[in-house]
Amino acid sequence: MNAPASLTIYGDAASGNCQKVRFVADYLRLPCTWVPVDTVRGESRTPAYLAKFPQGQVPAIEIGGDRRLAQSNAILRYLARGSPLLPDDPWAQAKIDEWLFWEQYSHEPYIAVCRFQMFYLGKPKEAREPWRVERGEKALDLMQSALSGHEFLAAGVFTIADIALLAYTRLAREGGFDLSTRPAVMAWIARCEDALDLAPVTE
Ligand SMILES: N[C@@H](CCC(=O)N[C@@H](CS)C(=O)NCC(=O)O)C(=O)O
Repeated sequence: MNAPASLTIYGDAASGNCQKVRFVADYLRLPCTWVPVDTVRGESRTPAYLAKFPQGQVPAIEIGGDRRLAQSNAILRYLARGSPLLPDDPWAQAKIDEWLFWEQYSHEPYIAVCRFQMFYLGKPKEAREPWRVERGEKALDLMQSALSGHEFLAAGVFTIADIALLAYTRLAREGGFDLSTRPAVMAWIARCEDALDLAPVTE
């Protein structure tokens, strides 16, 4: 594994997308500087931030002062290259990528956005859009099925697929989702938290 020279992570500590990046950097013991960006106060949309990261979002990283990268799962892939979190085998990588793309299209827009509405905006559970809740429930059901009889999501080992999905799944209760009916997901969360040395999320 090659540790990047002078890694800076721009992030919001409460954001699951940013936590993913933090989890990988900590797990791999990559020296880094964390720059807090308060997205609710518009700090990711200032001219200075947009000049660096035109997508105007966190997480984003800067390496050596001139290489910049946004999109959480692209960052995970870059930081984890050459480490056990991203095995070299092409098929293993393809199966990991399958989960990374699924996370962004079929999980995060439902689980994370419901959490945003409740946790960041303080809305009640009933204010969540029913279609979004339905898709979030389906995503959690799919994970329950995929993890039944399997310790981890891809390649039979702990990888960035687990870290990418862990971030918002372990916070799903904050978006009004019930994990207690999904024992395989709960056991997997505990395994991943153990691997990452994270304290369990309390209600
Ligand atoms: N697909 C992006 C999503 C990033 C994203 O939605 N970031 C949110 C915080 S979780 C953000 O920066 N929101 C502020 C904004 O869009 O202005 C990723 O995976 O990094």
